[in-house]
Amino acid sequence: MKPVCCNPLIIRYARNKEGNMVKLNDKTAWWRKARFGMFIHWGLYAIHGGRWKGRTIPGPGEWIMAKARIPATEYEQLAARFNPVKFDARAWVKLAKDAGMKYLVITAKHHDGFAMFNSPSNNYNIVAATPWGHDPLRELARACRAAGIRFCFYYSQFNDWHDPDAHGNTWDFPDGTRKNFSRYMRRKCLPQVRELLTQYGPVGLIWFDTPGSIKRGHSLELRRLTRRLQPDCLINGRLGHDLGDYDGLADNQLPAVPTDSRFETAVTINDSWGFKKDDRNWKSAETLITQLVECASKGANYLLNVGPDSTGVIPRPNAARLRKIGRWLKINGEAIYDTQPSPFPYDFAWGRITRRANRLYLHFFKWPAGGEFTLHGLRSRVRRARLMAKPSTPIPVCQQHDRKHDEHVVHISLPRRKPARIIPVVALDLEGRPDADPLPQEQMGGHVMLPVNLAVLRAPKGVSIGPEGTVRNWRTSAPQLHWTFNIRKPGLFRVVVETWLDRLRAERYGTHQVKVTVGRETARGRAGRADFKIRHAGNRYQTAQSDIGLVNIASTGAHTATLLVEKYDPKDTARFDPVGLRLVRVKNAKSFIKSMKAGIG
Ligand code: FHN
Repeated sequence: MKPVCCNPLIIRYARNKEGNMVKLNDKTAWWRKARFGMFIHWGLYAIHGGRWKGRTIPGPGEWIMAKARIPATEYEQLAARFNPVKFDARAWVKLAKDAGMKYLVITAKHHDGFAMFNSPSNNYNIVAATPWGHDPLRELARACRAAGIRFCFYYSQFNDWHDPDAHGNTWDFPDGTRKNFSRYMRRKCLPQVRELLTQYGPVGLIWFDTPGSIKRGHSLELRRLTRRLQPDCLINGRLGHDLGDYDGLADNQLPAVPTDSRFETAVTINDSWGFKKDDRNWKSAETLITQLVECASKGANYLLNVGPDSTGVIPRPNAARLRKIGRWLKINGEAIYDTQPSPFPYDFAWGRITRRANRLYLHFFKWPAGGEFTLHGLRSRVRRARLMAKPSTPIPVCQQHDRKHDEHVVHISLPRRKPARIIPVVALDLEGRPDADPLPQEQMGGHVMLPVNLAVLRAPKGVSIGPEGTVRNWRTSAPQLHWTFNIRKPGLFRVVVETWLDRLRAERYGTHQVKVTVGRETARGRAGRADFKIRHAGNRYQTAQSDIGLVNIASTGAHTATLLVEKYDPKDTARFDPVGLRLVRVKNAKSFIKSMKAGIG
């Protein structure tokens, strides 16, 4: 790669093989290519597995000390019982490898304050305080190196329920005025981070967690120490104060809009990070693959968690799902690793798109009826199409351009029957770089997807569209969203308003009276919490879909839709949080209208 422009004072840039400008020596390059990593939450809490004195404690397994308010002196005694004799670093790393994961992040110290590594600076650690006496991180570092997987640490820098000067333990150390966070930094946090960065060879990244109200100076100290000891070690955004090398979404939050490829989301397979005996709410392998694809299509990394038990074994339901993901990636990995977000700035009802250089990958969540597929708005020429699972069988493609409406369409004749049980992928080779019409098009099945990030927002000061693709601070009926989109022919469309909801705070959201106008047509209805159905409990942010009625669009081509709240639900203490609008063509509109009239009559 040759530098094509450089600023002697700051950073040098070059064009990569896809023609994009990239920073030279960009430390995040390996991580952005990786797309998929293993998260491991392992600690003393695995002994309880979410049960305390015969009761299942609500919340994730690793939070048992806080949720059951276990005194630090009592919790400490778990160390004498921690003897994971079945721990096999190579088996864990092999599982990560079989799953197709490229990096591994393990909890070196979680909020309970117990170090899962040899920590000469603090005796409350796995080598000094357990009968087992091993340093599992040393063994994992070695196994990762041998397998070509980047070894990384998680470290809870702010919460430490064992240290009287750190944050979080209000049951043993209730008097906040006696806490001195700098003392904890000097006594425990900085020495331990130093140990992690000097005892295990090259570290891919350090994953700090829950910055809370940490002061900028403390985050800076951690950043400087990391940079000094391992200049190439990445730092995640939860270090605090925007000092990380990349950003993370909230736990179990999937990206709603394309990101700049420096995002990661951490996800649980059930609802707990640490081992929890009674949590059997496992996501299926297909759901997990769908999430991986969702992340890749938006340029984000997917960090999938496992919670080993106290004997050192990764539970079978975790392992089985990981192996299935690995089998899918063996065939389709090219469509995930080292890819960029979809060139289309909106989602499709049938699936998602990733891209690499001049190739697009179509990931089918739903197989098109009879195998007949169309993609609207792709302006580049398609040279060939093939199924990733059967690369030698060419697939017929035909392309048209309607000059009058400047409408581009690709027809692909796929096999009639879905060729794989889980998410088949079709690769399209293009002539040149992908060029997609940025204006949302009516796609196959009559779907027009209008995400919030493509809208023009008219709103009082303080209301804005966030990078995660939702509207921030929409708390009155003043704001409006306007979208421009294309439809293929006149017709009747259902109007669906999609709102985001934080499942853990669902009760705070309201159901609002909303109005959508397209030309002179109006649809009115209620949108929000009333339509919220949990799709998977592990996903914290989910969408409610509210069908608010019909609009008749009388002409082909570009139109504008406007969304506003007519009556803001006064009970809402969160915010109205639309993620988008979806218009869906009503098939056989004439007979539909006839039957509606008959129903009303
Ligand atoms: O409180 C922790 C939780 O236990 C877990 O470690 C997750 C992983 O992202 N982080 C915190 C909550 O955001």
